[in-house]
Order: sequence, then structure tokens, then C-alpha cells
Amino acid sequence: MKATAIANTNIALIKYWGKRDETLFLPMNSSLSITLDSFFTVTTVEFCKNFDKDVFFLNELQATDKESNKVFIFLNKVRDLAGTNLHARICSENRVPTAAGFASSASGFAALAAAATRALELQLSEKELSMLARQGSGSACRSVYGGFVEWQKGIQIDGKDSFAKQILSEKSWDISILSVLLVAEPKKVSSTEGMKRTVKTSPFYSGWLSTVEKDLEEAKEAISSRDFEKLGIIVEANAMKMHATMLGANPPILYWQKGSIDVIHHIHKLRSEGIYAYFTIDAGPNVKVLCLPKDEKIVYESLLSLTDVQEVIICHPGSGIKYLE
Ligand code: 2P0
Repeated sequence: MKATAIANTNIALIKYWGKRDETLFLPMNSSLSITLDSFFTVTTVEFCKNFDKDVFFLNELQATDKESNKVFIFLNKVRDLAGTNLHARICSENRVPTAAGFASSASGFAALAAAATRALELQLSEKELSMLARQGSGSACRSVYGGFVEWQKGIQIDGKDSFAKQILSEKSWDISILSVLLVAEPKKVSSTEGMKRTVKTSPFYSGWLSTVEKDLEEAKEAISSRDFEKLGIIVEANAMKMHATMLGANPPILYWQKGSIDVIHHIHKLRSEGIYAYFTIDAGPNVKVLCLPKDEKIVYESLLSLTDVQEVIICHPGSGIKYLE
């Protein structure tokens, strides 16, 4: 009873920020992402009646109690679905620069959901798999699919209408996503904590909620008409707005560092010179830059010339979950 799955991570273009249910990972707003081709997690799950407890290895080392507990709690949800109490051995390899604040939980829980359900021979549809992965980490529900993906927030209290779906395949529109790794300390506030504090205390959060669904609709229109400039403007503004809600939290949350701001100004300068590049920033200091493949080289080289930039990794739209036999 063993299976291996690979899931790519994703970058949100319209952000998920805030939960209405912490246990079921139900979001306050819908979101939109691109699945990336270069950052992924490979996970093998084996269930066996001879195992007397669950064990979790991350990058060949036994994981910390904190990391393991999150995984075992999620595994209980899979066991409930399958009606089994078998223990498991989980081996995960993260090809995501974890310490740098890239979202490894998205690829991590998508790969875990896929490998665990396949090992137990549960026949889940992609929609059911997305709903399950969501309950490990919200953004994981989007990593089930490749290309451009929308996570519909849903309105039901049981979460049965909160899942992701592909809106455009990875082969239908190639854009470049440059992940800019900065000289930075590990973040002090987790996404989960940051969301909670923002929803509870930020006076700007109502402004986020009243405008984000419109941002999503405009982004979808831009994607469907392959209007890169229109998409870039919405994506950049949506990220800024998310960070503004956090600055209004009590105590305030600031994920940016000096290098983040340098990249923001640099992207604005590139645009003033006629190069269509746009940025987005998640719950961390690192910046992702979107541009068209024809401008990829020049944007890449110009980013590397900035003092606080350690590395730039070029990604393109990637595929959904894959299984290894
Ligand atoms: C996103 N982020 O849409 C947003 C934008 C960060 C900023 O989803 O608490 O690891 O496990 O559901 O999914 C990162 O948070 O949080 C995230 P949980 P998750 O990608």
C-alpha cells in the first residue's frame, strides 16, 4: 500500500488572505494562481499493518514535531475517508527553497494528499482531491492543477463548495515568472498567524473583502484575452493591497525587507523604460516578477545586478499532480 506523487508549488496572482474556518481551511475570499514548473515536492506514502506509529521524513531527515504533527493531523483526515487506522511512513523531498519563504506547504500538502489517497486506493476526482489538499494548507488546493487555477471560496459551512479548478492549461499561455531570492531572515509571523491577526484587527480588511472578487474577475478576463499588461497591473495592485491590510493589523505585520523595496522600485523603472514587468509578493520578503518570455533574459540580468538579490530562478507555468509508478 504505497504510492508516490509529485506536486508543483503555485504563486497567487490574486491572493488568498484570511480564513472563515480555521479547521476546514475555508477562505474569506476566492483566489487565482499559476502553478510553477520549477519548484515541487515529491512524496511517498506507505501504509502497513506492521507500523506501530506514523513517521515523517523531510528531505531525508526525521521531521520536527511541529512539522510532523501538521502532517499526521492531515493523515487522520485521509484515514477517516478510507475507514482505516493503519499507520504510515511518509518521505517527502522538497525541491523548493523552504527557508527562503517560498510556499512549500502548497506543493507539500498537494503531493501528500495525492500519494496518501492513492496508497489507500481511494478513487478521488480532482475536485475531491483539491478539497482534501485544502485541509492541509489552503493554497495546496490550487496545486492539484496545472496552469492558471482559480480557488472558489464557496459559501457552505461544510466546505463542499470550496475547491480549485483550472481556468487555462499550462500549455495555453507561456509567461515567465522570476523568483527573486533576497538576502533575508526567516519570517517571524507565519501565514496562518498573519491571516488570523489581519482578519481580527485590521480596519483595512473590509476594503480587501469588498474589492478582491472584482480583482479576480478582471484578472480572469485578462487571462482569457491573453492581455498581459492588464493582468500585470491587477496582480501588482492586489499584492500591494494584501500587504496594506497587514500593515493595518495590530500589531502590524511587515514582511518586506530592504531588498523587497529595491525590487519594487526596479520593476517600476523597467516599466518606465518600456519593459512590461510586474511584481507580486507573498507572506515573506521575496518577490516574484512576471514578464513575457521575450523579455525574460533582460529582466533576469537586471534583477541580478541589484545588491540584495542572491539568486533569480526562472519558472514557467507547470503541470498539475503526477504519480510515479
Ligand atoms: C496565497 N498565501 O494565495 C497566499 C498569499 C500567502 C500570501 O496561501 O494557513 O500556507 O496553510 O492555509 O496556504 C500562504 O498560506 O496558509 C498563502 P494556510 P498557506 O498563496
